Amino acid sequence: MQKHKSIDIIGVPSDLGANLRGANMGPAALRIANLKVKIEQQGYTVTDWGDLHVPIRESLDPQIQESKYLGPIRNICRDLATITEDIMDKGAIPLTLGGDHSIAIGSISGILRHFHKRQQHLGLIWVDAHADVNTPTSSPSGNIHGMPLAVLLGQGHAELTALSDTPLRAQNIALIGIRNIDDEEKRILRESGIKYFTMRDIDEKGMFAVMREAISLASDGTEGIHVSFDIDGIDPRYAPGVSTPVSGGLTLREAHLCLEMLSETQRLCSMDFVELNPFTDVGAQSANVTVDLILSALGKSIV
Ligand SMILES: [Mn+2]
Repeated sequence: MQKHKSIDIIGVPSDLGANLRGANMGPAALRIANLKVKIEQQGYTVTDWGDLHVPIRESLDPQIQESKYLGPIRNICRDLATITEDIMDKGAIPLTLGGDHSIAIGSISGILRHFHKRQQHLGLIWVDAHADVNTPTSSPSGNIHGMPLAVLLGQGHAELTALSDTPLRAQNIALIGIRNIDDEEKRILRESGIKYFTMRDIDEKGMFAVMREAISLASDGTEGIHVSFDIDGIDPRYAPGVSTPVSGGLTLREAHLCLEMLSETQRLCSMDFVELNPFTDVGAQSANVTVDLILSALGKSIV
């Protein structure tokens, strides 16, 4: 990370990928929690690009609701991909603030395009309670925030897979903290080639060993690592402000260790922090936790 000292923030205030509303307020909560100043205090130059335009749910016609907002989500992800690609091209680190997890289709597609132009590959660490590898046929709900990882592997809605010119390589992906997977999604995950570390794996091996393995496979033959961090990966005791809480998640220290170890690789090139839902938060607890986690990813150490 030391080679990049510029962080570019993009807010994506969209909850169109989820049933439960409120993740659209995530970027505002993180800014109010003083994110920019706290990153600057770590020695970075920070540019905030503001929020991407996201249509208001009530302004959209019922047909679009029935499509689970596929058209608007495609437009948001298309715009976001252009921005993250530009930020990578100029040598800064894009920090995308969600928004529900569907926006990772946009942020990561742009980063994939950046590396594809250079004939380089991207490693991915995806922290989440869910696997997010549903397809339109496997998903019980049809909500697009349960599909982004499948899209990035080239599966699902063609409007979304078209946003990147090359899919991610499954062998460079590690999924961490999963504990709630739909029935059909389990099969997709097992057959995907993705390395997944369930909460049980973390219980047995410990986060330190899990992250060593995850970093090793995300680094193998890649030029950089992206972390897509879903706040629901953390146990709701520590971060209640999410749209789809699942108990039995990462402790606060496990989450910090994960990001501290990623920072120490100096290979983190880009990141998303998604699914913070201020509407279900207790005070500003989860917003403050998210800011602290971002600082760990950017190299903040205890001593
Ligand atoms: Mn997710």
